[in-house]
Amino acid sequence: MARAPAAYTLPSVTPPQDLIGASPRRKEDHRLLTGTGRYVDDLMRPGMLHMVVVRSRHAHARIIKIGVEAARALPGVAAVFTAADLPEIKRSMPAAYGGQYKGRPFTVPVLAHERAIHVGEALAIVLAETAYQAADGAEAVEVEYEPLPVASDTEAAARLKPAVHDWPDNTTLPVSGSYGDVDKGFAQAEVVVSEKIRHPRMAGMALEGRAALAYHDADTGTLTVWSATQNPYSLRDSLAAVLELPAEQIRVMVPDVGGGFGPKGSIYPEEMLVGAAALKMGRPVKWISGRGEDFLTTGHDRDQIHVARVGFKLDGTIVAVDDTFLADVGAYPVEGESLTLNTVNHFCAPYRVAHFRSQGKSVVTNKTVNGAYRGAGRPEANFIMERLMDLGARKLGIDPAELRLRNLVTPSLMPYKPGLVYKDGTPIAYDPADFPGSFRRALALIDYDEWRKRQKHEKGHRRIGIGLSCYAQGSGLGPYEGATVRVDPSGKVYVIIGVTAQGQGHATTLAQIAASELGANFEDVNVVAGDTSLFPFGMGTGGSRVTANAGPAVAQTAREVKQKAQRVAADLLEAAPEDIRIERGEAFVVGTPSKSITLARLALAAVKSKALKPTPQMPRAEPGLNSCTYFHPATVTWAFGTQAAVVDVDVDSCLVRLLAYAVVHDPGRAINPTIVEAQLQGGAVQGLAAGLMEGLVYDEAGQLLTGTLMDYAIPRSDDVPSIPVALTEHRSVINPLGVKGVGESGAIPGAAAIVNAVEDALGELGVVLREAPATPARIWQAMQDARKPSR
Ligand code: MCN
Repeated sequence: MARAPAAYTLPSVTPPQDLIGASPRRKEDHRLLTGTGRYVDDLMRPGMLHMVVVRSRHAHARIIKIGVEAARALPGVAAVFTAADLPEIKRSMPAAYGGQYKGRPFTVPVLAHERAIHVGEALAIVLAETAYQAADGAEAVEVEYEPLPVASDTEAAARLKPAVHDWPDNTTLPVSGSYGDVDKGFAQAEVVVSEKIRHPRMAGMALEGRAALAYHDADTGTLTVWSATQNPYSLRDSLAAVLELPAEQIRVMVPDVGGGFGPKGSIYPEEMLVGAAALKMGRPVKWISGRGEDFLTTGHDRDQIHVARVGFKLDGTIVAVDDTFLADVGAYPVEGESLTLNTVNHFCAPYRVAHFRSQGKSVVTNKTVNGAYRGAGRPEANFIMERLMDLGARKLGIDPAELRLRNLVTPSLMPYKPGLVYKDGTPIAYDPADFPGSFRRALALIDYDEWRKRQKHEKGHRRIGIGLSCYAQGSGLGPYEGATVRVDPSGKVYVIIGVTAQGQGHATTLAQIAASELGANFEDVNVVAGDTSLFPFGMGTGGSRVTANAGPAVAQTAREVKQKAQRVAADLLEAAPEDIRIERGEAFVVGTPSKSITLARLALAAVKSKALKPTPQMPRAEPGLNSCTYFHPATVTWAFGTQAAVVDVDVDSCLVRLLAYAVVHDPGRAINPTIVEAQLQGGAVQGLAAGLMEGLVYDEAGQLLTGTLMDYAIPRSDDVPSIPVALTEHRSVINPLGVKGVGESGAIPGAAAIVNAVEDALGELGVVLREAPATPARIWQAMQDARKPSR
């Protein structure tokens, strides 16, 4: 494999402007913090009906009969529909955007009719005048089931029947990645660590559950669906396919959304159901998920079991890595290979590894369908590799920080090409970065040496442990995003985009980019998103992709509009366009700023200006200060970071307290450092929770035992110390803004940092934690196992 450093081709980087790298207040905060945000549940339409979904109580059962008469007779109930009553939705849900589901064939029914294959699967809907009447109606629906054998345990399901689908076994979607010669590599190894390790199953747990409202405008024929989705265009196209309507006749609108974290990027039956019901009833229909319903029906993620080994030389050099894994994807493998391929491609991410192999497959079980949760396949890879790094450090007698420093890819090897191909088909090549330098920043930020000293002196029943975890992250997947930029004659600038926010702050960061490129006032820029009728295409919010895709699209479109404004101004001011400067919303001839024209006046003039007439040089010139362009990145950007945790563990009660936590990340170039820091802190809390407390648990019958917030422990503010964040900035070469992704990054390394810290605290007791979260029960069990003579 070629490792010689080749020069990067740097794209012409947008010149730094005062707004890029600044942290103006978020435009969205005043509205959201003063309670004037508008979420789907705030929306009302005259004559609106409320929908409640009747769901399977069994993980696997034949549906013998659905009795609806009692429910139909209840006051306020307008209709009860099963699949038999809505033949149009008997069609399977189409694959989200771009064709068929991959792997072995399966269909996702909008309403299950013959068989239900997970608890919570939709069987019928009740429509009523109030949400309470609809809930009473759903209670009154009588479903007769014939329970069938349940596939609940991942490994057993992979080996045996009962079959979830009509397949020879329950596995699908094999994925793999490799380079070098793994057997040769292990033959050179002087120390090998090998473990079977499981990452827990997780829920995204957005504050706002999923929600949808549909109404049909009989005058225009448009079906409007409001949804808390992360993927409005995919939803529009799925609705069009299921309801057999032209996509142009469907308008998906996304109002404020209270968190998405990935699972809201999937397409679910409920949006199809509100659409079908609104058309059938001729009345608006709203559905709002309850918390318990959200636990059972919004995509789960992680839940991978790996058997992996790492071979080291005695000096700590990694020579080979070998990994096989199973991913429990629940009832329908709707995410295809996208998450498991991420696992393969991020396994060794920041480390130089000469010989590597990873192969995995998806296992279907009678559990909730899978979705992509913040990190999407990367946290699992990180968890396994970083656990093995710590186990290796212990076996080699090398400090875990030192072991990492000896193996991190160095700047002289950049652009490092590990020898793998990303899921967009492009060979992976890392962006400029200084992994060891950034890692050392994290050691300093957590005060690593000081904690190591304290650890030596504290040998009582509370033991201190330090955990480290490094990641490299492919982020900003294409294929494209676009933007329209329009200067209004009022002087306001509208940036219309095809991606929506769930809390990330796009209204602020994209406005910073537009204002900076155009020379407009930041206060005058309005980012408009979440309406498929205003912008034609978008690929959804996910994969930390908006800044790296929509960001450059906004920049280049704003630049085009600026050039048009310069031509109009040049005509009015009798100067050459190249002599026109535009700053803070005013255009003037260089050297005479006193004689200026506002962008507002230019916008009005531009509608009729002869300066914008087509010329042989510009045959496609269009009127107005308006333009639309798309940005297509060649491939993903590669971000890097480290998280460090300090815990103390009570060896009597096995309780873990998180004492300190630190985050270092390289976002390429931070558009808004405050937002970037907050994104990293939020992500870090979700990631560390997987190490400390969160995990979905099913019983043998496929019933979710952790289906309420009393059982599924998400961190509270008093569980988490304040988290300092440091940024290192090495610009990406993939886009002209030089930005790399941030949104998911914080969530990738936390589980490993925590479990490494817990194990480090108990290292002298020989404790090995093979599963997260590190609950007291699990720690106690690991301590018992460590006392046994050998395992
Ligand atoms: N940013 C920046 N400079 C950079 C990179 C990012 O200023 N170099 C800013 C962005 O402009 C944006 C935010 O940081 O405001 C995140 O940007 P990016 O990394 O591009 O991620 P996306 O905007 O594509 O958001 C998606 C990502 C994902 S995949 C999940 S999951 C996630 C996340 O963002 N879900 C979130 N962050 C979330 N934050 C909130 N509050 N709620 C969610 O549901």
